[in-house]
Amino acid sequence: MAVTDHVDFATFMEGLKKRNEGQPEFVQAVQEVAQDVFEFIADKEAYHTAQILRRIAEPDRVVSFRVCWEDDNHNIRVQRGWRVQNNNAIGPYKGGLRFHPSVTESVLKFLAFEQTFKNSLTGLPMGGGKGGSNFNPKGKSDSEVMRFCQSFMTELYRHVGPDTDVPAGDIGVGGREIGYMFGQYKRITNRWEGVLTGKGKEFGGSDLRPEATGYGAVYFLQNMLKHSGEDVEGKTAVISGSGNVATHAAEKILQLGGKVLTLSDSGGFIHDPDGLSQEKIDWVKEHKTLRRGRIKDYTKEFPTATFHEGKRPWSVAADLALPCATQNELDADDAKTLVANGVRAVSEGANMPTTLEGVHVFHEANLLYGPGKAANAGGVAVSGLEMSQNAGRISWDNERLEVLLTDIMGQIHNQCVEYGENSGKVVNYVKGANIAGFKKVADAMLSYGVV
Ligand code: NDP
Ligand code: 2IT
Repeated sequence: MAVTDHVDFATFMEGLKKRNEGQPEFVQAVQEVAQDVFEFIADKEAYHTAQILRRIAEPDRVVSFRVCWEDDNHNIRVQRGWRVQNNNAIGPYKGGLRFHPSVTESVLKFLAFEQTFKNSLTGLPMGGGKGGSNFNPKGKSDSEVMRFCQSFMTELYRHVGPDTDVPAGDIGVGGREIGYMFGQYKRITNRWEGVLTGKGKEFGGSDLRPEATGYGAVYFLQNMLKHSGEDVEGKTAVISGSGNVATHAAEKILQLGGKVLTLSDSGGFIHDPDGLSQEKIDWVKEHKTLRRGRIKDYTKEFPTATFHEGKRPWSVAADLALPCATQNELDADDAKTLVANGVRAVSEGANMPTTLEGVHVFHEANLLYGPGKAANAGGVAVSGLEMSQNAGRISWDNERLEVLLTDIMGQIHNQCVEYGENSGKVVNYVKGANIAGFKKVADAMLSYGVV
C-alpha cells in the first residue's frame, strides 16, 4: 500500500500562498491556525491522509454577485456582494455579513475560515460562513440602506436557508439591516423562517443577542483572569471601536467593577480618565447607531475626555485591552507599548485584530491573550440559540440566556486550557482554541469520507 506524503508546515503555507495570491488576510488567518494544527497532527496519520487542513482551508464555495441599487438622486449604483461558505461539517454555514468599503474576497475568506473554528468551539451545531459587500453605509439615508439590503437579499436568498446557511450581522450590519433583509427574504420566498439571526425581538430575534459578543468577550477575560487568580474588579481597560461589540464590552467591564478609559472609531479615539459610566455608554450607543455620529463628539458632551485624531487607543496605560473594531488594528509596536505599560490581559472582541507579529509579542511577554475565535464567540453562540428558539417556535427569557452564554464562554475557556497547556507559562489560548476548534470539525470530516 502506498504511504501518503506528509506535507510539512512550510510546504503547506507555500502552496496556500500560491493558490491565494493577493489575499493576505486569508493567508494570515490560515497561517495562525496551521502552525498549531501541524504540531497537533504530527503523530496523527488519519488527519494527514485525509488532507483535513488542506480541505478546511479551501472554502466549500465562494459565491460572488452584483448588487445594483438606486440612490436618492436616482443614480444607479453597483456594488459587489459575496457569501463565502467555508465548511458545513458540523452544521449549517453560519456567520455574519459585513458592509464596509474595505470588504474584499480575502477579508471574507479569512472571516469564514475563523468562523469555522469559532463555531466549533461554541459546542453548537454550526458550520462556518461569512458574507458581505463593499457597500459603505456611512452617509446613506434609511431608504438607500433599505434598497441596498433588498437588492442584496434578492441575490443572496437562493444560497441561504435555516438548514443551509444562516447569516447575521457584523461591521455595518445591525438590527436595521437585518430587518430589511429578513423582510425581503420573506417577501421573495413567502416563508417565515429562521434564515437570519440578530433579528428584532418582535420577529423571532433572541434576547441577549445584541449584547452577547461584547459581554462574552468580557466573560472570557474574566475566565482567563480567574484561572490566574485575578479578577476584573478594580482594573482599568482600554477598548477600541464604538459599535455593537465595543459598547457592550464596556458595559460589562463596568458592571464587573472595572473602569473603561477609551473607545474609538475610524476617526480616532477618546480618552476619558474618569471612566465611562452607563450614562456615557448609553450616549455612545445612541450617537453611533441612531444618529450615526462620530466618536469625537463625545468630548463635547463629556468635556473631561480628550479626542486623539487618527490614533488608536493602545498608548493609554491600562490593565486590560479589548480590541473591538477590526482586523489588524493592533500591530507589534502597539503590543510592545501595551506590554511596556503593564497590560495584564487582552481579550479580542474583534476578529483577528492583532497582527501575527503582535501576537508574538504578547506570547513572549507571557500575558493572558484570548484570541477572537475564542473570546468573541459569545455572539455567534447566542445566534445559535436564536436558531434553536426559531426552530422550536419558542423564546427564552434573558435570565436563561445569560446562564447559557456564561456557561458556553466557560466551556470555551476550559477547552483552551485543555489544549493550550504551556509548560511553566500561562495557557497558550491561541493554540488551545485552534486545536480544540479544529478537532471537532476534523473528526466530523473523517466520518464523512472524501466529500
Ligand atoms: P459595528 O459596525 O457595530 O462597529 C464597528 C466599529 O469598528 C466602529 O466603531 C467602526 O468605526 C470601527 N471600525 C470599523 N472598521 C474600521 C477600520 N477599518 N478602522 C478603524 N475603525 C474601524 O461592528 P461590530 O461592533 O459588530 O464589529 C466589530 C468587530 O467585532 C469586527 O471585527 C467584527 O467582525 C467583530 N465581531 C462582531 C460580532 C457581532 O456579533 N457583531 C461577533 C463577533 C465578532 P466607524 O464608525 O468609524 O466605522
Ligand atoms: O464574527 C462573528 O462571529 C459574527 N459576526 C457573528 C456571527 C453570527 O452568526 O452571529
